Amino acid sequence: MDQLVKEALEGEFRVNMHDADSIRRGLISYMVRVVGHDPRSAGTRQWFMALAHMIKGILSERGMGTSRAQYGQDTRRIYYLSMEFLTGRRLMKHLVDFGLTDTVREALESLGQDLDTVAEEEPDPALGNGGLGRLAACFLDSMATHQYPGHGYGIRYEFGMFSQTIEDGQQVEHPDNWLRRGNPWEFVRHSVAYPVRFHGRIVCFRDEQGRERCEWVDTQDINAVASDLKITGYDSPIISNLRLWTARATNDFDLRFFNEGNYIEAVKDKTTSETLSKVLYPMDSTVLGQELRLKQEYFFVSASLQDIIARYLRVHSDMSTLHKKIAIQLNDTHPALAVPEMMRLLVDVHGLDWDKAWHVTRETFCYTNHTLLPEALETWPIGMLEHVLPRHLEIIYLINHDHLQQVRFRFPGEMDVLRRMSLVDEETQRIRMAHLAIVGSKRVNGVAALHTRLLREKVFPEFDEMYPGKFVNVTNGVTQRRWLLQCNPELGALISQAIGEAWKTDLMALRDLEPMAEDAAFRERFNAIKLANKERLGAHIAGQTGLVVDPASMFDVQVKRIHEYKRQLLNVLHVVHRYVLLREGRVTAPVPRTVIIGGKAAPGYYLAKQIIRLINDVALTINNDRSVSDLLKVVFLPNYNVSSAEITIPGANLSEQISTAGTEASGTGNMKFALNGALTIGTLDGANIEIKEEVGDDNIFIFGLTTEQVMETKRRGYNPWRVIEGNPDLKRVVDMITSGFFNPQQVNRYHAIGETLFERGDQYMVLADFAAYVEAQNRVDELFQDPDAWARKAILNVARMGTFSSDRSIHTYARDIWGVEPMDLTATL
Ligand code: 4GP
Repeated sequence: MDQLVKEALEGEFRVNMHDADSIRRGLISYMVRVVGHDPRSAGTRQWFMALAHMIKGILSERGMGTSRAQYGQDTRRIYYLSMEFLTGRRLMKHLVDFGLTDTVREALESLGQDLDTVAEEEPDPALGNGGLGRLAACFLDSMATHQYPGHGYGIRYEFGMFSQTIEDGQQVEHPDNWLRRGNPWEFVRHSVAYPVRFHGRIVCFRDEQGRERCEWVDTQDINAVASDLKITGYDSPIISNLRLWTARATNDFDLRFFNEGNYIEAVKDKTTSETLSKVLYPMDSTVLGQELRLKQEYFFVSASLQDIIARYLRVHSDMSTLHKKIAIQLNDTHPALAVPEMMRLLVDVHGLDWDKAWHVTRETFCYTNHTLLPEALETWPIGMLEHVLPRHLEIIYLINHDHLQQVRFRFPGEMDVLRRMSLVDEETQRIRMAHLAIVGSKRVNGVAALHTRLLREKVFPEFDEMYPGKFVNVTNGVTQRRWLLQCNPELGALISQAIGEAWKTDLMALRDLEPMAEDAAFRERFNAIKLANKERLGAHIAGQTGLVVDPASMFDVQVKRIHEYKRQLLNVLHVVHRYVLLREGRVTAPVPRTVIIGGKAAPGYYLAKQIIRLINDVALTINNDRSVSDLLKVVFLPNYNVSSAEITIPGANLSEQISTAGTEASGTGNMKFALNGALTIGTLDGANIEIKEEVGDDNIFIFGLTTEQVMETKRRGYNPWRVIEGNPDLKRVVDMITSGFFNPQQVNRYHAIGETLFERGDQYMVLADFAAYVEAQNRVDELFQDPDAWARKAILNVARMGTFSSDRSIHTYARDIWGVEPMDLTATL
């Protein structure tokens, strides 16, 4: 090592990334010059930092090239505004994208380090709750890979999604201090900072031309400071940017207090303003309505729009043509304040007249809806908006005034329609953010065919009627780079060997894999890879929970946020039912199963937390019952996140996608599992329907009520008591849970679960779908006993996942929503 260090430090600083020896020298030199550590005593953490900084150098170089080329070509840019980005760890992603994994592995080996161990040093940036945030990350990847000029904007939360432990069977939340040891990937841009204003009052006056102008004065300002993360695409010459904002107290703000000599107050206020980017709200598909959240939303929207406009003004001067050069996608309604903020900037700051500004705004924004749950449609109290953003409330009223004129014209005399379509809910005195986003956008999209249909027919029917063609569907997708190539490299290699590499950027190429389902040697290799992935998952489970599971058993997996509509409870009912049958010897040819459930519950969501506790109680009983121990195991996998998904998904045989029909907007886990060769057991909900159409009825286990049947059953008066009376097995299972069989020390622990199933009418039809679910699970068992038949279907699932790539989603957005073409920068860079 002494010699190596000497040589490396004497050598040239520039690293040839395709030469392991040069990388090794580079690593040593980064270790000394950037990390500031002696390579002779460096540990894995330091090697991670050295490697990350080395890669960061390439990111920066290439990023500058992309930026120059984009300005040069003056292409229309796409800005993706999202409160959440669940990017996953960066290191392996960049290595895969640059094709450097093997050389870097070799270089590290020569330094006595193992790449996988080094990569484990990176914290998983959990800047999102679930589906919506992960989708945003897949989209950035696809845009970069296919050379679309796309950039993301979000918040640099100091504390991301909480980390979850299970103590005494219950979820315990811990702060996720992911920046504790620094973040080597970010470029902090202290000079890119914008003031974001709050509170204050409005002063209106007539300008020299006699036009009414309004000014927002006496505001309390907070600075938004940019940090950039570079987004690489697979084998792509371009690097995109994800700009995350941090809240910093403005000087003025501090000074006022400081002058009064009240140092503590000054510091306190500084801290208060900086709480804006402190923590991600841990809620998924539910809205809290707290002022801090409203401020977070406005904070990142305002900073992002100021930045977007500043960038535009570097090369243009006419604000009335802004929409020709930019498209802004609103990831759900969280950034919907961008609509009145854009109006404020155009009218109050840049002096456009209202109609022109409105035209620009509506041509710029597009809005994606991600959920059908009524409780998740965001609304804000008028009083709160008036207090926090008085100018925006006025602008919303003006927008509403024009909007209601048009509604009256389109639906004359229909007062009910007028009331329903208004941006203001008069009854609750709240502003409906989805309505604001719809009115202020050029296109609105749902995220799966069924979801878009339900949006058009059930949630916003009058809007759909009034704006024909505004509502479009773009079914979600996932990036095959992270969700196959990176997380399941062995399967990726097997596929490439069989059909070539095209699938990495064109997933439809997987179709060529279909004939391999009939190839016995291929099936054998496919099965061996699955087994190895199950062993890896088994080791992960043992590490996390201490439980030893058998990789030969069927791995039956449900990982996602814990929510009543996703029906983890239905899964548990089936597990208990299976347990009863096994104990009573009522199964003739039992198939050993390991049921794995993971996911976080919103900290304030009592029932979801009860469901976690129930899973753990049931697991404890079953896993300790020797009479079933070879046949049934139940695992609650704590702290489910992107990194653990990367281990869990490749190791699954069965993918549980069992939401009540008409509740899951799309799902994306369903796509990842099938892509990694799991078979799906699922309802006709969200994208499951399209998955079924692609893989064929014989290659998926569909069960349960359809959306229409759910509605019809409810319309006719659904009675959960009647279901249970007609099904003694189900009654037994529910009785065991509600009477304390799994928790004799506190027999009424699951009282609330009983209540939701009966007194509250089983809103999510858990009992109604139970029998059909059990029947489908029996079909699963039967097939699993024929490994060859199972493998054939699993291979066909992989082969038919082509359409579920986020590349396809992005091409559709580009064509149907943004009207942009990929750039070809290959020659330029
Ligand atoms: C999720 C939906 O629940 C899920 O069905 C969908 O696949 C995903 O968005 C991406 O479109 N919604 C959220 C949320 O994550 O916070 O509303």
